[in-house]
Amino acid sequence: MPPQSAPFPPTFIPGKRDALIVVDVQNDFLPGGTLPVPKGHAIVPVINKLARLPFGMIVTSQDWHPPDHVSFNTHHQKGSWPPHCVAHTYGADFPKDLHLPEHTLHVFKGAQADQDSYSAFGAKTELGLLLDTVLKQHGIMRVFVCGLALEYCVQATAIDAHKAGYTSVLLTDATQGLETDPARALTACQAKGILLYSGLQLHIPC
Ligand code: VGL
Ligand code: ZN
Repeated sequence: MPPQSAPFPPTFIPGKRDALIVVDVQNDFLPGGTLPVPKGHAIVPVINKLARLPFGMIVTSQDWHPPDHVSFNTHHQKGSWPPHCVAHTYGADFPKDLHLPEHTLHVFKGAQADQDSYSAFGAKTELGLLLDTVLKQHGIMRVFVCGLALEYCVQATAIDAHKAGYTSVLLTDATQGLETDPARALTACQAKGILLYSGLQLHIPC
């Protein structure tokens, strides 16, 4: 059968006004960590491939909590989560098989004991610049969001990107959730104006 008879998949090629935002791919959110996403490790090779594409910018966010953070269930205000991603510990670090380019920009969130942010738009660079500021400085118009965990930090980041005026695309093959079925979170994202992009595995150029 000639190849033209089948719909040929469009190749996924980002440009200089596109940013990849890799949300919270940290040891504590992976199997073996304190707040594991069951299939979290499955997205690491996909993100490694994405990170080789010509995005205008690649950004990681990291949960970066003090040991007495308000979101921890050990805190006297009884937060929702077991202690996780304590700044400068192994749990807050990237897994060693995540390979990102040298020029990746790193932003950090939840670094103050009394404040939490699920969204990477609440995160700041080491110099204290908010993510939105840095994206604007680089002329970014569209963001592709991936990472952990789908129902929390990924969803919140994608929604905030849309609210901030970016075209917000969720890469469904490069995110994993705490729930076994991602349908609810994906539907909630679409209802907020986020675009879903699936089929990356087939469409990323080698
Ligand atoms: C997250 C719960 C608490 C996340 C962060 O990255 O999705 N979830 N802190
Ligand atoms: Zn957290």
